[in-house]
Amino acid sequence: MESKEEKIEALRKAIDNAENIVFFGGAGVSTESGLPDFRGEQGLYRKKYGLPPESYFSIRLLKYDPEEFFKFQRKRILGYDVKPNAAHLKLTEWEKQGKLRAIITQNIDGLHQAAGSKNVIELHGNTKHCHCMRCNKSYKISAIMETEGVPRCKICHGIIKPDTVLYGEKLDVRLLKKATDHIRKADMLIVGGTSLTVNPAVSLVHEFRNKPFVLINIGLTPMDDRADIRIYDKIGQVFSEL
Ligand code: CNA
Repeated sequence: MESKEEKIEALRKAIDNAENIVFFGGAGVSTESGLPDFRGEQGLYRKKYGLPPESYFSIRLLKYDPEEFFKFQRKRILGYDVKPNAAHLKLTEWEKQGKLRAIITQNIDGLHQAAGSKNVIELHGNTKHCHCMRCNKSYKISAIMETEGVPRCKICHGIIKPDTVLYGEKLDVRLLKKATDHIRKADMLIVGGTSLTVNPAVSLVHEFRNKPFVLINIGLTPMDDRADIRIYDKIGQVFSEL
């Protein structure tokens, strides 16, 4: 079995040789910035909040108990103040060098853009903005954070919802297509900080038929067998060694 140093060296070489890297990531990319993930050791799914964890991120809760939905969003999901970590910054560096073509993320925290990355495909939306569910008017997230109870549109009194994709909602097909195109053309796919369990986002990874497929994650994932280089460690830590 290869040592960690040997794997990092193999990764370094692969990155040097690549010209069209695509990164596919998840909540684990931001844990080193201080944001909890869902399914990791310290993840939100390990906490007891009353309802089953997925309910708090569902369109169902927003529809049937909006008070509870917004209470949870304000306390646990929105309005954090964190900074990009070494993983976000390294990806930005590769993009500036012309090596990395796209970041496809399941994250909703906007940290890739905060690090300066440009081509970021946010499959599950983001927590920076929100919109009226009735007339679609856009608002800043302060429309939720600086109000109480169920936030309402100034124009039509519809409910204002964060621009995140909740369980039970469909992903934007244009974004899925864009992400698929990038992955099919890539000459290297780096997957990191994701449990690879949430579809249809994860099905995108199957579109990569090239080599090398790199996986950097603390825990095991359902696609470990497919990876040409597998590193079980913190992604910010690994990237800072490159
Ligand atoms: P997940 O299911 O919580 O999995 C995270 C994975 O990352 C786990 O396998 C962890 O072991 C691993 N992990 C945690 N920290 C690190 C680290 N430092 N380095 C490497 N691996 C690490 O999250 P997924 O992204 O797979 O699931 C998709 C959900 C999570 C999306 O719908 C997101 O919106 C949602 N989410 C996003 C954020 C965010 O935007 N920061 C936070 C929490 C959840």
